[in-house]
Amino acid sequence: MNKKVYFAGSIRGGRQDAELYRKIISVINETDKVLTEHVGDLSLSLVEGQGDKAIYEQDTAWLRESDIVIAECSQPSLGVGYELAYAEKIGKPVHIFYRVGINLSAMLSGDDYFELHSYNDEEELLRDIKYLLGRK
Ligand code: 6IA
Repeated sequence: MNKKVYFAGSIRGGRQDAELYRKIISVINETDKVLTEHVGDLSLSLVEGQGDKAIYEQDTAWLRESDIVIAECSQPSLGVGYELAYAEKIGKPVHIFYRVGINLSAMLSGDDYFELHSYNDEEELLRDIKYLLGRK
């Protein structure tokens, strides 16, 4: 309860799953606190580039502040891959969710540090996230 959650999902890697991210964030916020709510913002602009340094500084600060990192990795994203490696380096627990049947990068599936969770549908995904946050 009341964990600070760093939720990671694709932005410039492609916004196909943005609505799913929004639902994940909403479920996490029922019991805990998502630091990265913009990931589920359906109107996020992908083209501006001026603020990239500030985004990097803010996101890495949130990673350091977080208690747990949860990533939805079905849509490949360089930024999410970077965040997961950063989280591992500083010792944060990392949970990776992905749809059954997608080709997850070997750099994620081959790294024993990460806890992997595959799911068949949205209902299963949201249930598994609730279960994860409920355990101590
Ligand atoms: O390479 P990607 O953009 O797909 O990386 C996505 C990941 O990087 C997410 O998990 C975010 O935490 C982080 N990230 C990427 N872009 C942003 C952002 N603004 N604001 C905050 N975190 C971000 C993007 C808007 C910008 C393109 C104008």
